[in-house]
Amino acid sequence: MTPGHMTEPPSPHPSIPHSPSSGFRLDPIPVFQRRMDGSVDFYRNWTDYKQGFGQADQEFWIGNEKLYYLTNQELCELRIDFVNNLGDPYFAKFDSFRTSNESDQFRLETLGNYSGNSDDPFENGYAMRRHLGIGFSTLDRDNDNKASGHCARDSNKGGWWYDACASSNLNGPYITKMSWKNLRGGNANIKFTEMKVRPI
Ligand SMILES: [Ca+2]
Repeated sequence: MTPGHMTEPPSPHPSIPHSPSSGFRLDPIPVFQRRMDGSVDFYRNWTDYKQGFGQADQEFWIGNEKLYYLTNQELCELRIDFVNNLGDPYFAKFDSFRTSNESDQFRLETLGNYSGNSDDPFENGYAMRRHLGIGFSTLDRDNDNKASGHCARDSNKGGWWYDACASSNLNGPYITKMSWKNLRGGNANIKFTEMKVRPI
């Protein structure tokens, strides 16, 4: 697979106030997910999550094919910034991050050690780590670990690396199901997220 076979990624706006993305060498595409106002529906099928959707300077998912490409060129870290419904900012960083290709269900393949202010340090980013090693699921594709259910369709209403089902759900319905387990100050009702990847 080469970049030439992929659709062009969205080019996130460089001046989003919340974004501490200056210094990312991967410009102009450090951000691969953003939620900010609920204007884009994230309850989407496999093809949409594969190819990406939304508006580059607003809400979007960059696409699992592009995410696979981005995270397999160089060793990358993952940074997630989020703001809860009270307006409190948090971040979670993982010192390595990689996803796999479509034939491997865009699995969350690598997730390194956690740092940040979102979680208690001893949990080592469990809200994300729980999903390590699991394939991606969407409303029309069940790759989760729930034998008798379909998390993406039945309960969590988004696209994610669902286990049985989720300790984080940042692609769920805006605010109401956007969650990060044990987030300091409350684990639900997140109103802003950016997920970013950069080479390290
Ligand atoms: Ca299932």
